[in-house]
Amino acid sequence: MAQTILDLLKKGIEANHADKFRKGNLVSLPPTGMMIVTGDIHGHRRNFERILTYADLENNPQRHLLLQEIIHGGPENEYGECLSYTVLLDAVRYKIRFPDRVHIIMGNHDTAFITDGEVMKNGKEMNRSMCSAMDREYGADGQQIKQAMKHFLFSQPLAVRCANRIWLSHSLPSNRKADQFDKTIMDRPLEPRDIVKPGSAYLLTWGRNHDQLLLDTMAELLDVDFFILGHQPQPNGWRVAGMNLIILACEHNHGCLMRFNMEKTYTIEELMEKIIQLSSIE
Ligand SMILES: [Mn+2]
Repeated sequence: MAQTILDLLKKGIEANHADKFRKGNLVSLPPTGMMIVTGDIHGHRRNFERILTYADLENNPQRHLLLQEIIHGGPENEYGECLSYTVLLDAVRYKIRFPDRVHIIMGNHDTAFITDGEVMKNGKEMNRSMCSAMDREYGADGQQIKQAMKHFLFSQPLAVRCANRIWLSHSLPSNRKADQFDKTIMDRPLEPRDIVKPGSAYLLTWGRNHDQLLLDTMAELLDVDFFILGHQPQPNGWRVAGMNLIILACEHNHGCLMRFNMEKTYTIEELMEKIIQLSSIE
């Protein structure tokens, strides 16, 4: 059992590095095919299943799927401990099946898990909760499996840049931290110091409340036109949060995904029309 999970995570790490569109920490996709973007999943298994049903990568070889922030939230065991790692393991299985078309990018809950940080959600510290559930399920192998999961999360790319100038990442640096963000992090191997304050992967995954100046500055720096992000909670499943920013969320019943053609360029109004309610998917 434990060996199966360890092998799975090892293959997942290999798949993260084998992604043929990945260079450094950025996945750059060519102007072909369709991108399906999702927001934070936070253990919401039903929505995760809907996303996979919708993506149907097996029968649609031109499609790509972006997943992010899969852990922390959703079902609990009988002791009230967080079982979201089971959704992550299923996402890893999907990544292994389609290593060049499933792109799981790093979120701040991932960096918090790797660094044993605290993440509060509804009054509960999620890392402790998830670790307890893993120890309960895996017993003496829990420690080794948690370590392997950290290595998997650390091996994730930071962002996806589509050829039609749309950028996908968990978030962007906050207004006041933008000048500390070093974009060369995209081109070199990630180091542990990058995911803690004030490292650039930390800034990229934890920033919130971006003003238009920040969005325009980042668009120029990263040479893109639009940002599709997760991270900031969206009760309606999505929100236009700037002239060039749409935020998606997949962690509740109003969750949404977005799909767009990577051969085409879009206006923000056209991108809004590409949003799909997960509840509409069987
Ligand atoms: Mn987040």
